[in-house]
Amino acid sequence: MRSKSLTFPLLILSLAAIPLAAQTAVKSAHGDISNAQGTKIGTAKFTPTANGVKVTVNVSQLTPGEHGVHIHNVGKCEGPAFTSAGGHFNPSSAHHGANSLFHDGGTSLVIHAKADDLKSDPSGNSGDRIACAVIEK
Ligand SMILES: [Cu+2]
Repeated sequence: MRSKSLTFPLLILSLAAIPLAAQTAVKSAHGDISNAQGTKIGTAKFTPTANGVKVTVNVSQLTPGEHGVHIHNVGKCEGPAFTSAGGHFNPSSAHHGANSLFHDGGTSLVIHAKADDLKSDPSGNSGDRIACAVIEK
């Protein structure tokens, strides 16, 4: 399930929707977004709402255009490729009630070089990982 919930002047973000059940586990969360060189270029904020979790991303120094943004399954942002962030966060396939941004190993928010095509699941074909934030309480 995806929702295209955020629009910015330079960005159209698509996020794997975080199910309602995550609400109880997530009070609020945040992360500093770093680019491949390790420079901080923005912040991400997660706020619970009645319909799920609202994600606010403030980021600069990206190339103009659309970028895919996902929650990835590991809370580790090691540049320049950010493969450390693992695959996409997919709570419905998680075991042990790990239906939380703060499951073992944590999660991260990853910004990709290209727009998510909103078709190819789960990759979205959005290209290289260009920025990353470890999600923290
Ligand atoms: Cu991704």
